Amino acid sequence: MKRPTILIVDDEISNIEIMGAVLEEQYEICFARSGEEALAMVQAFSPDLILLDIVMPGMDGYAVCRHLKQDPDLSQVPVIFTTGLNHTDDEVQGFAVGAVDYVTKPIQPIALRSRVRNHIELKRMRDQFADLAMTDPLTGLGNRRMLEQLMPSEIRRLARQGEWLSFVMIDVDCFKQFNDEYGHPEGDRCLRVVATTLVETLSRSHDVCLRYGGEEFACILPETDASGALHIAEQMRQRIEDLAIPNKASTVRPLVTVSLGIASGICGTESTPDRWIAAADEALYQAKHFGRNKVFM
Ligand code: GH3
Ligand code: MG
Ligand code: MG
Ligand code: MG
Repeated sequence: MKRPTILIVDDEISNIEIMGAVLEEQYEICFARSGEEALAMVQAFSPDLILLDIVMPGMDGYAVCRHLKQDPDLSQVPVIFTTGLNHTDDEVQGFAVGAVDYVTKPIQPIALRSRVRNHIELKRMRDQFADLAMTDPLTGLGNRRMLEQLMPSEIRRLARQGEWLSFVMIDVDCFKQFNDEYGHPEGDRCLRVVATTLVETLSRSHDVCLRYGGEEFACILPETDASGALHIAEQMRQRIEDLAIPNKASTVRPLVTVSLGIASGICGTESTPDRWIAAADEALYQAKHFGRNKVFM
């Protein structure tokens, strides 16, 4: 397992040395000598935990912590203040800006190591819970919670760049008949194969395929224009058909097929996840209405 990384932020090099010495056996250590430097470093790689001095020339530790907590990508990194300020008011302020712990100098090295271990472990468990909560157990894909988490930040990112986004909704055709005919366990197996096939059609690292619910899937395709999305969706449709999984009661043809609806556009600041989902859903409705096993935009 990869060793967790700890960022030590302190304007006094001797403090960094003392803390580094007790932690370097178990952790990767990196350090920053100012708040500004610390913020630049956490952007480049997100550490598993930060030990943060408060009194520093320039930006103080409270300000650094506030910055971190406002950044959705960094707000979950635990911060422990390590400081000479030992008034209760300072400590209360430390927790108010979002720290998980507050340790006063002079540092008790062994106690610091115990606190760090606890907070790293708690963070690991939180991450595990978050992963579980956002993963669909049947297919291993992200679930609707994951979609709700990903879409807003992806839209913000693409809107800043004035970039294209395509969003695809995919629904298995006549799947109720499939379950009725072959049974629920076979239906589950079919959904797994469909999921794998959809994922294998995606090639870019930023493309994401999720299980939206039931027999519905969704794909987020950043930086993909309408013709790119049409190409991918058509490939998906064809590949599922080519699996040639029997569904003899289907009204389309006696195979498992999917219908796909695409929403494509240049992201604007006014776009919301709901609008993208509604637009793709509307196109999917058309695909169903006009015979299924089709792609509509
Ligand atoms: P349409 O072509 O209009 O999409 O028809 P459909 O039968 O696919 O749609 P409908 O919404 O009527 O039925 C969806 C079916 O998908 C019903 C439900 O039992 C099945 N389903 C949803 N989730 C699961 C699952 O996790 N496992 C299995 N086996 N079946 C599921
Ligand atoms: Mg200091
Ligand atoms: Mg459905
Ligand atoms: Mg269906």
